[in-house]
Amino acid sequence: MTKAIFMIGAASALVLSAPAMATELVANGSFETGNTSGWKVTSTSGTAPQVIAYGQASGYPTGAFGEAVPAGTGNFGLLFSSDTANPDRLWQMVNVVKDMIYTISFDYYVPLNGYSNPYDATLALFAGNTQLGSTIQTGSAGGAAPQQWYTFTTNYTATSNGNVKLGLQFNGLGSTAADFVVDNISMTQAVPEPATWAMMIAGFGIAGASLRRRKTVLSFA
Ligand SMILES: [Ca+2]
Ligand SMILES: [Ca+2]
Repeated sequence: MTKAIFMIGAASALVLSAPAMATELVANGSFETGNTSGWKVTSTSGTAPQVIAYGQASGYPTGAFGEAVPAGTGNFGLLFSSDTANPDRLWQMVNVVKDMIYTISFDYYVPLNGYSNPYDATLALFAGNTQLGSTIQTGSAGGAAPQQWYTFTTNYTATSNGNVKLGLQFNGLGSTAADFVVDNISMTQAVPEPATWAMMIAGFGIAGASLRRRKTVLSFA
């Protein structure tokens, strides 16, 4: 009994010492600086991704070609709009620890005006040269529908210590192609949810109880 109480106490102490919020590793993932500060842009299309203002009927590069995009978060997001098959990349270096698991997520939106173009566009998430999760595609074949926000979330296990290049790659699949707006790019170390902690505490209790039962049996033998 004493042992079980001690284990529950120890687990509770871990819960109390766990940080309330995971540290954000991405700089300016919400683009609320109004520009791409913190990011590198590698554009081979001739139409580089631009930070646009939400809710504005202004043209590129201030807005989305006259279409008022509703906010993902805040006042600004990033618009990929190239109309060639040459990729555009947005990336920054993030510092990771080998074997640690990270949760990476971002929000994306397909404006209606670019959606009316004859070709689809794709968006893919990379850590280093490794693609994480599935490629996102616009269009009717099960792809992202226009004028709604979606959230993409995936986990990433770091393969080495130090900096890794975290980035999004946009491809227009022809001339002219659909567009993507992205916002809230985030990478945090995955921490157990409160429910997981509760299960771990219960697990400690069960382990303690079975230990006691075994000991009891042994003392009778
Ligand atoms: Ca934003
Ligand atoms: Ca386009």
